[in-house]
Amino acid sequence: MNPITVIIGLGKTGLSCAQFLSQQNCQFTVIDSRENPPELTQFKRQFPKIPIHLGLFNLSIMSTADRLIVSPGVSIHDSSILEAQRIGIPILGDIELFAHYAKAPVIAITGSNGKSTVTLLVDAMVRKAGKQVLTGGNLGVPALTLLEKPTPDFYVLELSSFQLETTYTLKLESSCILNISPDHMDRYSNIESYIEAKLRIYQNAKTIVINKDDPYLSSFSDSNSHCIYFTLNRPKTDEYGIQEQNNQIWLAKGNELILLIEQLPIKGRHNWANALAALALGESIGLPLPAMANALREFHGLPHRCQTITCINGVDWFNDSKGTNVGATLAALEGLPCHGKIILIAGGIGKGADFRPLYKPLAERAKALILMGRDADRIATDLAGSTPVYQVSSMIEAVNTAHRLAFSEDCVLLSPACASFDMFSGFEARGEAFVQAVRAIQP
Ligand code: UMA
Ligand code: ADP
Repeated sequence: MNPITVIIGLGKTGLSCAQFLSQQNCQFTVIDSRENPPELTQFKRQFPKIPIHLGLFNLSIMSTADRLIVSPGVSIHDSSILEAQRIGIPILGDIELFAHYAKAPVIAITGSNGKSTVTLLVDAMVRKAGKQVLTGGNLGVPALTLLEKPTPDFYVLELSSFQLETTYTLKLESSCILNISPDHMDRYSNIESYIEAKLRIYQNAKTIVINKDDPYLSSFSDSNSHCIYFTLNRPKTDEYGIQEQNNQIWLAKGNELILLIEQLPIKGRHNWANALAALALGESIGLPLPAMANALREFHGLPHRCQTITCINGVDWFNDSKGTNVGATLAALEGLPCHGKIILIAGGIGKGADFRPLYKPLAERAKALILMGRDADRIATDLAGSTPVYQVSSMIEAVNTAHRLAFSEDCVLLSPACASFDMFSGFEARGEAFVQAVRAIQP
């Protein structure tokens, strides 16, 4: 008999689970701690007869389940979920369900930053090699929706630490942890438990791609998997890395030169690392180097990631709204091509982060720090003395303040190091508000 499933969470993931289970003729019900979860209307339209329990996690409903499918936004350490687990109810996530049904090799990518960029790079490389690919996961396309389409040659999944926590049997063709820097410290008790969740992507993988430069990851090895390393230094044979020849910088495999850095449209050293990781993942599934190099040449990056918006009176404006943790903002501050000084616009929901790693690059490269959002005071305290701080209450005020402070050759960078939900519906809305405010400036 089919198990009775209780789906926890009615966001994108919850809705995709409901749609998938209904296609499989499984019995299910839904719980969400919110009174008005985002996919409620859509769910009621599609499943008018299925009961929904809103407003709290009701243990008596959960205890009727044969299994719980928990959305990534819900902590599996929530007391009622822990209690359900204690009485023997299996807890899984949408990626585990995907693993039970997927029929093509899967490549998976996690990391604190660069996941979406590398996921889409690998997707582009597979296409360039003339193969069929379906891509999704944390990127925004729930993995289960990929199973509605004909089976491709490969699936490429971006996986978050939250999704990995509830995934047990996914067998991967290859996987990569791009990098580790503290994120989601409001969900994890310490960095070790965050890393532990990320490391789950290396279990059951035929090939694992390892960042040799990352202090948390470089020493990782697994005798059950084939390991491919990448580094921003000179690579050993069989490693991906950077070679310098005649004052030119190349992406390389060992001594084999693959692509001149000038030909890589995505800028900044962090994007060199992303390109190298994608090459290593491509190799692991047998993609030819020329096809991969072509994909790199044509990939112009995603909006809201160190994206150049405009130049006004010699001042360059950059939208890095997807910089939602300290590691991403650090990469932007260090990698931004700027001849003058940087004016950084930051702030929002700090997710329990320590902002002090930004002190040094701000002291060295910034003219001002403009802060807004819920955790502005905390950030101002962590970074006091690094550069002059201005606190504002809207994106328009932030942009106008930056415009007043910036002179020719300076850069204005929106890279908040925070989540956006205190003021915006998401990082896209925050980035669009920034772009609109910049466009409204009269040169
Ligand atoms: N929530 C409740 N009560 C509930 C259920 C959810 O309060 O009962 C809250 C959560 O705390 C969270 C929000 O609702 O703040 C959304 O949670 P969700 O699990 O319903 O989210 P989905 O809409 O299903 O979207 C999720 C991922 N979101 C999260 O992991 C928070 C999306 O990643 C992902 O694109 C989508 O599944 C499809 O796979 C977004 C994200 O922010 C982009 N991810 C984090 C990140 O990248 O840093 C991990
Ligand atoms: P993710 O999906 O992990 O959030 P994205 O590719 O969407 O990653 O990029 C998110 C943010 O991280 C952007 O601000 C981007 O500039 C920055 N970023 C991208 N790649 C890296 C990297 N390898 N190291 C540090 N920061 C990065």
